[in-house]
Amino acid sequence: MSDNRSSLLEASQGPADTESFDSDAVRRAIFDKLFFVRASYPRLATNTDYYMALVHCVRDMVLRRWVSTAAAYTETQVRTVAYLSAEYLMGPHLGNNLLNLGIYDEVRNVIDDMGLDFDALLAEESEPGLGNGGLGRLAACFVDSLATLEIPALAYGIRYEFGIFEQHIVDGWQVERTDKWLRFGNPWEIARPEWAVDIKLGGWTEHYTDELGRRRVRWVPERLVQGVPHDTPILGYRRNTANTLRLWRADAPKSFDFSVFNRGDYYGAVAQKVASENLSKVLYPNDEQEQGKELRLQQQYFFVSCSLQDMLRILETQGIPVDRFHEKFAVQLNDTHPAIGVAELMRLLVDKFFMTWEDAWEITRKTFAYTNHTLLPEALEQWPVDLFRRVLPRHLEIIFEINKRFLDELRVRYIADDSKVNEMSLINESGERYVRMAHLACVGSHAINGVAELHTRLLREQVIPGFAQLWPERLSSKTNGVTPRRWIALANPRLAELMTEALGDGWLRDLDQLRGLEAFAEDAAFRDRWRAVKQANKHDMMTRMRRHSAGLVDPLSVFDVLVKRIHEYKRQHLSILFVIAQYLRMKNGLADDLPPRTVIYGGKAAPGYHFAKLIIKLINSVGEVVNNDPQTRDRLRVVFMPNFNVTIGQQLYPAADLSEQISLAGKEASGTGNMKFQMNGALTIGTMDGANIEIREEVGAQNFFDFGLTSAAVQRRREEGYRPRDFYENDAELAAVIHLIESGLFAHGDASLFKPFVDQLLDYDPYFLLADFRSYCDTQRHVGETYQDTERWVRMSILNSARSGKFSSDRTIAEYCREIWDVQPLSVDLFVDHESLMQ
Ligand code: F58
Repeated sequence: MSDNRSSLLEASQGPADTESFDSDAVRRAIFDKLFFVRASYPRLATNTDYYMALVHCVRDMVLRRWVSTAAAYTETQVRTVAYLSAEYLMGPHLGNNLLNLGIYDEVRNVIDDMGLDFDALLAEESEPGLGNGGLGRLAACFVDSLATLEIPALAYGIRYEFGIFEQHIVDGWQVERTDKWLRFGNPWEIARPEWAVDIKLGGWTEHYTDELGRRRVRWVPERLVQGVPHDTPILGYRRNTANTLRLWRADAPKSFDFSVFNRGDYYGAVAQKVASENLSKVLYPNDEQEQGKELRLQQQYFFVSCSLQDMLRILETQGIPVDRFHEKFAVQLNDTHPAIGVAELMRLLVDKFFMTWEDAWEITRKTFAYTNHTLLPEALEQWPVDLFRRVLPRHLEIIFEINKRFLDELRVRYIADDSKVNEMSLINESGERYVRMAHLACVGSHAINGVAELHTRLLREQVIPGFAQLWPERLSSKTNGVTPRRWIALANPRLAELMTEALGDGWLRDLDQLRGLEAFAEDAAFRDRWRAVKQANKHDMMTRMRRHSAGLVDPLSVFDVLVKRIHEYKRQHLSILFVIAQYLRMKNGLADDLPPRTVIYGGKAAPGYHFAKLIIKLINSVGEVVNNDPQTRDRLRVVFMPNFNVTIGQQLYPAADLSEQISLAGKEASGTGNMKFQMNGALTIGTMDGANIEIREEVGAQNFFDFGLTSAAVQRRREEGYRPRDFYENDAELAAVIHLIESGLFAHGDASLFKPFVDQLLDYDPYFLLADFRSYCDTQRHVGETYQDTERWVRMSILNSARSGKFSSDRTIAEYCREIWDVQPLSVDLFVDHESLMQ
């Protein structure tokens, strides 16, 4: 065996247990990769070269586990979770894989010893931003937990060529630039063209009777597109399990473009190819009106059909008959984006496998489960019937048939109650006709869940009351969680080390063990160390922020952080109203007793969401005034961190003292950033919304700063008739804040810039900012006072982390496994060498 191959093999056989880590073998392997993969050598090599060399070494180690896992799954024919999600916001892989292999520190040392900058190599990875925000990041946390819990799972999605846009701030405004995450290639993925599948689109259907006298339907498509799977291994934490994230890239089908080509239409064939590739070209930013977006529906159908056909292929490979589909696969619909899967599986079973409708329907229902992520009525997906027919003519027929049978059941149950039928129909017939995707997901699933307790209750009472009454046993709550591997161990190594020193290293796999920290909250020496960790993290953050924002931020100030997508319901503008109020107080000599504060914002606005973009502009404009005023700049700073993403989140959560979770109660389904802050020892100022309620329940009311109207109170106010102007007229401080914005101070004298903003607040205020303003300001001041008492604050901080065990995605996934999927873990034996694969 050549030197190259032997050193690679040595290195790849190492870890999982750190004792067998061989630094020399890893170093040699890195040099080998530099040579054989990058065609480079140390004198020429750039950081990109070294990053790639290191990735290929790590990849070899992961591959061994991946192939072993695939073999174990194939041999045992295990029941498997198929997670269908249009988005995965994975964040960079390298650090996470090193952590999960258990060799993070060891490899860091090897790189240091080579005279290279480890952090700089990690920073070379452009993160795959294949998601908008919470929903996509939840999917990423879930796949981490599935692998760590050794659950056989396949995660299916779309390999967007352009992920979420890059946000730049120019003159205070958001400017979007396309994300080119694939520019330098993606070393983590392996394409599997041999498993490509064809997808039909458009055209018409033909009904006929076959030779056996059975009624059949043939779908004659207008065009075909090919889906090519691109697989990325997802390694469990210190496990041999490496599951697969299978993302589909759209391409032209070979047979199809040949047929055009043969007719001599070469350019037509090329045009077809380009049109096909468009399907996986770009991730749709949320909050855009998507109803008319044909490409979006095509994208959804594309990845869902590819995935279901892939499952059928696996079934065939394993010799499992198709009528046992639901025994092999538990398919989870991450929101309604993959809900077309219900109609697609029916089509495949009935039209392709000639099953009876009744049998196919039973299998379909037993296969799917659906997670809802939103309470906003405008975010519930609906597709115009005409558009639907144009793209998926056969599926529309199937949906009509499902609906006909479903409504007949309802008519029997609710005799003479047409309102029930209209309310629950899969077709919205109130004006132009729409297909309601949430209803399709509900009827086609055996389980439906919300993502927090309050969210599930509101779903039951307000969003799908009919379904909740009809099938109460199907609806349950599965409170979200986040992975402590990425969000504590990787993001906050200092804190992780302190936790491990206090508790041993079991907490990272069993986050409830953090409860053990409660005892340390009373230990003054431990509190000092806890505080020192936070200070060091803040210091790091300060250094980074210096690059983005004018002037120096004081690491002794309260780091008050609000990072998430920019949306009116999330109320970033409520926070900025408080900043302005504080500014005014300082100018008037009224705020001397409060500690200095650095308010840090981050988040992207959908490109077409003008009001959200105006909020970003306002934040930056207020920052410009406050940060440059010598009277206030030492006590109040406003920073907008551009391009908030997973990487920046990993830096910010550990540095936060205060986490702002201030959505209008009843609007945020769960929130997951709230959990990341809590784990990292930030205290929360929050409304009684989403999972905030459960966080407060866990940490205790005295360790949580709650404020604002409850969802019930909001509803009452709305029914009584809400008049925001009343608050403006009765609160002098609020009025002064509004007047200052109106004056044009934050717009270099241009009083028109923020006029839409002020007008909306005074006359309409759909998100009740003015109603919650007083309570928010008072609570923020209470936060300031509490922070002055350092010992008390640190104690509260420790208790917050100690009580975050519930919010590990391991707990969430264990609940899904038990209560929805009925799947068991399978532990994977590692192949000793490649030879054993050949037998
Ligand atoms: C989020 N939804 C919820 N949707 O807003 C948040 O409360 C929850 O914690 C999270 O899901 C996880 O359950 C969300 O992020 C989207 O981004 C959609 C993407 C596709 C277009 C419509 C919005």
